[in-house]
Amino acid sequence: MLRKNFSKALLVLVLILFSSPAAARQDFNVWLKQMRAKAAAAGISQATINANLYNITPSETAIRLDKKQPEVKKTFAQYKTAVVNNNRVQKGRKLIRQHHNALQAVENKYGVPKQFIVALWGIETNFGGNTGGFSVITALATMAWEGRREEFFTKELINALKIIDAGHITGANMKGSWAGAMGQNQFMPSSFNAYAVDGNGDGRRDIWGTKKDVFASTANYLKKNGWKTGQRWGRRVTLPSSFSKALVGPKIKKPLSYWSSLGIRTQGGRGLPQENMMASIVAPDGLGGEAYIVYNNYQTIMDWNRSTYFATSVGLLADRLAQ
Ligand SMILES: [Ca+2]
Repeated sequence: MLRKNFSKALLVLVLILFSSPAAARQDFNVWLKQMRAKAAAAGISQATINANLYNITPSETAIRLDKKQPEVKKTFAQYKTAVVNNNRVQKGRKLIRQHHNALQAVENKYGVPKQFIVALWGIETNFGGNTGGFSVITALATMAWEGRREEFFTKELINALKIIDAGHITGANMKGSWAGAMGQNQFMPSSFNAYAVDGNGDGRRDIWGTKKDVFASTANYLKKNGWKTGQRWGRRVTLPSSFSKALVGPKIKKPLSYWSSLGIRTQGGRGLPQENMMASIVAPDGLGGEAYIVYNNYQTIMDWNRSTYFATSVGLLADRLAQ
């Protein structure tokens, strides 16, 4: 019996040792050396590797933020109040006036209305005011080494090094969030490489300090992800009391005429427009909360951030900015 308990205790101890992240974590400098080899194999120049993949200390703050679970999940109503507030609307309208020509040029070129570009800018970083002060290289190296999503963050780190290698930004100025989302529109490095554009024509894609580049990059992201010019994102609706929960969600797409036939009305009590469009019903707080009918462009906003809270708030803020 004693022996059995001892074996059990030993087993528990072994399990603790091998399941503890601290014990499982490889020495950072050993990991970094391997990362330098991976970067070289991916075609990153030796100069960029030398300048960026030495003398890094993993960020304990980034690890802490990555592990932090949200205490209580906000309701959509709470999120919306925080994100689409009067202060942000006033600031956004002022910025649209201030950067009207630049935004109009981007709108003309990409077919994305300026209020959506500015709404994303406002929600992501409070119009560039809160871009995150982390070194992107340190943040991504920490996340990749920490290991929870090693493959994803290793790819993002290689993408970040490619951006530095191409001369768009220096490693020292490449700032972003603890998870590596960069600049005024918080592109991950892979999104930067796929969608960032040089809006002011100086040869650099600078989403940190050049607003024309921020605007053009945001619009290009939306356009490349299926934005349809001239269509709205969606609108608030009233659902009939019999409405089935099974029909709620952005993945359930039906013709507008189908939703009309179920008795869905606009917030003002009118019928839905009679257009040949596919639409979904979202109710971020469930059927007891606000409901929205959403179209193709809402799905495009969800490609940016896969959250109905986020996409609905971007749409609502854009509508208010356009007023
Ligand atoms: Ca530029």
